[in-house]
Amino acid sequence: MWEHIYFNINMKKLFVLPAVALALSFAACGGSENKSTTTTTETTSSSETVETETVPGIENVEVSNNITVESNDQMKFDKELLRVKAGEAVTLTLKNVGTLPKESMGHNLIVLKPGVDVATFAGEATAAADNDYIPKTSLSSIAAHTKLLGPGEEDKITFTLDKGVYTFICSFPGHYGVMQGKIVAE
Ligand SMILES: [Cu+2]
Repeated sequence: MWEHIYFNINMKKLFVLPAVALALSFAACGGSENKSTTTTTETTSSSETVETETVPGIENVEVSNNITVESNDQMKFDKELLRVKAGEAVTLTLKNVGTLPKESMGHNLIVLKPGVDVATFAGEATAAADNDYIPKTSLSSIAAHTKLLGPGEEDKITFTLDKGVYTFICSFPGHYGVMQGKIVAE
């Protein structure tokens, strides 16, 4: 009887350990898809893996602390994935290459701190028309931001990020759903 139970426990370990090793090796390669994570959670209920946010496709982006992002009349940023060196100054230039008036198609770029709820922030921003849609009540959620740009305008900002994954948005009302991207600081 006892022997039987002991055998069962050992068998579980035998199955679980290779799965963990496999998952770890995927993680080390910066695993391209979520398959490896799924495997881990299914097979090892006991050991929680420390989850760092993965950003699919970031491995194809070059690290650069000198970035230009364009925004346009199609309500788009031309880049949605940015990769920078943490702890060093980042210079970001936002250009509005559109022709529509600022009142109907203005753009800004706000880098939110990790963990900030984007929808909640965007909601508060909507009420801040008098301040370029930068909500004064949520300044602590902002890592960096440009001003609101009309057609043909640009703004250059400099900021430094700690390691992490940051969401950036345009906070003009109705834009953040499509005008949104990630900055990975590493
Ligand atoms: Cu916009």
